[in-house]
Amino acid sequence: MTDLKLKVTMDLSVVLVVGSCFGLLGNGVQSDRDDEKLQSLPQDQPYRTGYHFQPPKNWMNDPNGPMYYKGVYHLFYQYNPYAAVWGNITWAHSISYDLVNWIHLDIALSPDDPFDINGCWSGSTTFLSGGKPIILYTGGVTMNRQVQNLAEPKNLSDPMLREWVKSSHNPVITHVDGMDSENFRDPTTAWQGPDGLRRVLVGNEMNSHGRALLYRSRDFVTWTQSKEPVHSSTRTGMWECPDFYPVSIDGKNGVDTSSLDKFRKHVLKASFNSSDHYVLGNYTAVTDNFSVDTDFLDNGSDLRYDYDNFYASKTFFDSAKKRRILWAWIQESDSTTDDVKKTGLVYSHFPRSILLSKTGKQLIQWPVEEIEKQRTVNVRFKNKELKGGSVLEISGITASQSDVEVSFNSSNLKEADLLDPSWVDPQLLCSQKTASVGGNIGPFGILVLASKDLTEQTSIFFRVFRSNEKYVVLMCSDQSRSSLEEGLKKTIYGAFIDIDPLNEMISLRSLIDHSIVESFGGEGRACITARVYPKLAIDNQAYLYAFNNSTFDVNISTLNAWSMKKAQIVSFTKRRKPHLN
Ligand code: DQQ
Repeated sequence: MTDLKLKVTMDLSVVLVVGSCFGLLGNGVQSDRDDEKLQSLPQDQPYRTGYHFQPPKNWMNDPNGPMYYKGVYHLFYQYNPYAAVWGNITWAHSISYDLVNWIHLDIALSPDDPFDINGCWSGSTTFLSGGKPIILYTGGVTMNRQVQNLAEPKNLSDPMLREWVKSSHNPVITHVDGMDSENFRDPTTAWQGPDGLRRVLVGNEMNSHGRALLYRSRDFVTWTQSKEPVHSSTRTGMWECPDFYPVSIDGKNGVDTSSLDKFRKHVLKASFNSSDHYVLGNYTAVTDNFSVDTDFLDNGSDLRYDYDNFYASKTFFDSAKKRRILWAWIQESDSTTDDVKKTGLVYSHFPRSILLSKTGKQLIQWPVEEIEKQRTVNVRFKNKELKGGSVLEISGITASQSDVEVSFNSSNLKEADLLDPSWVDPQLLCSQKTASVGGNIGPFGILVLASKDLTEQTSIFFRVFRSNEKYVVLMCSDQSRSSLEEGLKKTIYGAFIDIDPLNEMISLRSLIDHSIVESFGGEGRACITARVYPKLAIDNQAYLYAFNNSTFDVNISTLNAWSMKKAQIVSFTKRRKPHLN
């Protein structure tokens, strides 16, 4: 173990030991400062997650500036230290060794200067030559305008980077005449072109349409705007939190943001319409030209990271494991008043590694491998026939906090229903053909966070259709029966998924964590995250089932399910006593 690693490990152990001494194991949240209203959380909160990242208390939104520095993963995020609603936005800071267990540190950036007085909004980190990390973030200023600012670590030899100092040059990027300065935010990680200049994108709106402005700089302080945005679209509104990065065509490893490798494509992601949409294309570094393969919201192509609750994401290149990791924000899906009553907390997705698919037409995502060390009790079986109209309980694990992998196949594919050519909207199709609407091959899948009597259930399922001698697979996440509570958002989501059921299994993995269900269809080709609040199916009253509501039988080729350990999330701040959350 290197000295550095030893030092950080020791720091972590100190925190854990001190945390235990304070008797704060379990779900205890210590209310130890004079925060305003809404800060204290019910201790018996059934919706609090076990292994997803969560802030100490109060409100969080976008993940910001994730990075790997000197053996430590850093995550910053939009955070309100005073209340469980958006406001007073700071950059909170947490670190981890393994992307599972976390230590909350002191807030890195607070809105206390004229150039960020209305909030330290989203942004990114970049490594400058010599490996020094630097933050470029949006400052909310007076008159609802936004500017871009820099901050640097105070002590580079501290792998925790506990203190950050804002630049005396701030603001370093401001709007020019004619630009919408109220929608001018969320700078990307910078990349370096062959001319040595750094480039960043900033989200902006022009005539109510989204665009990504390009800026170049030699010293990271003086920035010049390029005449043309790197991309824009008249089909969308404002682009929040753009992200721009290369992906390798061989699909095995992630690549650094500045990579100019020949065998790459570029991804441009923009957050709009409550979703994270992306396009793939070819970026020429010499001219800064980006030509897209298919555009945002093109007919027949609506590429999204996730088809439900997933917003304002950000990726980073993990140089330790040569992978690109994706973080995003999971919102509550209820009214603000109820959100506050329920948890006063929002969460981040479990980090996903992200790669280009073999077809080169889409990205694939998969929970980072570190999650597997949270697995405990295992239930597994192979080759079990699921008769049409049957439900099978998967018992033996903690269904409310689990990781489930299952794959299906059917020997009756030729019986699949015909796909009507007018069925082009997968979400609409899932809403019309819910889990209770039988078809020939599908719906089949799993029922999660279900009550024993099945009155509550969140179903994640597939249907197979025939279309022009080919098969089309639909993946749905049906929350319409997820809770007996009235008035919750119980939308049904769906996506067509690029699986050929003649030649491969129809596979599903779901991370189930009390009120979050992250589902990955076809080994990560389509992802859907549900946020649900069951009344009955909580803790040990939550059950897991496989089901087949088709006319024809399907076969469970393999099923592997695990109970999951709780992640350790502790606070280690100057102002507060260390404690486990
Ligand atoms: N959240 C930030 C903005 C960003 C938005 C403010 C996206 O910078 O555009 O908290 O959720």
